Amino acid sequence: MDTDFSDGLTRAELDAYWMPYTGNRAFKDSPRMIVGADGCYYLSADGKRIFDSLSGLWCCGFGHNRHEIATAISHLLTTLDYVPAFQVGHPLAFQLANRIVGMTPAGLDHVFFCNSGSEAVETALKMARAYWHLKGEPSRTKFIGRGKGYHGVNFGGTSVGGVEANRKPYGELVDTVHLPHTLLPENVFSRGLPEHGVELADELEELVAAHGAKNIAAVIVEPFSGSAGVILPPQGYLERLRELCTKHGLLLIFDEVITGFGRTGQNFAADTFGVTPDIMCLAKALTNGVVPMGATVATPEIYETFMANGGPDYAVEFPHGYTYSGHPVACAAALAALDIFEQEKLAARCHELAPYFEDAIHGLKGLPYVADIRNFGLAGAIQLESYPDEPTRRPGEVGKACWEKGLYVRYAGDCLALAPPFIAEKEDIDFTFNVLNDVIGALA
Ligand code: PXG
Repeated sequence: MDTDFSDGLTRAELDAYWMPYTGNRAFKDSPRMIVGADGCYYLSADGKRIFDSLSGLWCCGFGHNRHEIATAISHLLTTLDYVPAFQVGHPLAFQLANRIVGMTPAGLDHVFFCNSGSEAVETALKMARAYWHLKGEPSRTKFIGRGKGYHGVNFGGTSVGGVEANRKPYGELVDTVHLPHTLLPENVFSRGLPEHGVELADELEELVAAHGAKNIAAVIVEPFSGSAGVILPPQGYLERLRELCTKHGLLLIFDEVITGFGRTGQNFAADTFGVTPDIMCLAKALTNGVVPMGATVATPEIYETFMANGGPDYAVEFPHGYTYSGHPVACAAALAALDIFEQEKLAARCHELAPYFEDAIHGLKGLPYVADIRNFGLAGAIQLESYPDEPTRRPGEVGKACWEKGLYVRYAGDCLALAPPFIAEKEDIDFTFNVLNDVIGALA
């Protein structure tokens, strides 16, 4: 790994960059700079090799610095660096859309491109509302999210999200109500899908009764909540949610920004859990995190509704889109990433490694302050007992101590989250949990 960048920045120079979702003061007092990446490892500015236990931010599951992706991108950079997203096209975007449609569950056949998970969600929400408008039911404007859900940071995604800290500073943005989250005390230390709580899906009946199906556009959930600490759906819960959405004519949106492309051991959580939504949101691993890209995939019923009712044949059917929708460089990155994903059978590899990961993460049970451990596929969270009134402090302390020992582990809320690259070896998993065992075991 080469260190091309200098970390010789002064403290004063750190303030120009207002870092996202970061304690800026804490970071800038004690910066953790990364200057290189390769495979499953980062290189820190002070020369340490650091295992990447979250695949970046859940996005680099196929490993860092894949030369196949670099080659594909670099070809585009010198042959087709940009094409307007509107009124003209380029073949790679159509190829990629077909590629995605070939991978998603049957019945999800039309792909709208954007540049992030947040935009994939915003696109899905606008698509849902416009769909009902075209169907002659313009009163269907309300959304149903779920407690502890995370759907990115734009206005709609912030509203349907259910992590209180992410919503509170902004007030009411979009008309939304929430299903209860599925984190139940009787399910602590469950391996995989928890046993209790299928009835929580029935709360949808209550919300429909209270607000009226004719006022609701869609229900949006992550198949499992990633950001809030790998909160899994109880057995039978997603099936029930699907049933109730169909019964009341509500669109069901799966936000698969984290769960998509292998994380659950199959292409999508929709495959793993056997439940097909009407709209699916994708991003992150679509390009292996190399170039920003998102996608919103819809059913023929939705697409055809726009085509059939979108006005005269020269008209724009869906007044929505981004300057960089289907950017050629992003498309090239995605096509190369999906080649790697399929050729190396990375979903199957995730499935094979998952039981080893499950045993390893549950091996931490009994250590000081470990309140819960949850896992599915190659995703897991360790929930730590809080300091009084300081839920986020202890995970941060653990995360920083792990960094010193060569492990990047994500801390968020009262949890540590893990989502190792699919190309990780058992030794990497052993290393991860040995470090966590040492650090958590040493907590006073
Ligand atoms: N939906 C889901 C389910 C996500 O997890 C987004 C939408 C938004 O994606 P963008 O690309 O706009 O960030 C996300 C993002 C974490 C973490 O540590 C998770 C995300 C982003 C950053 C950190 O859990 N998820």
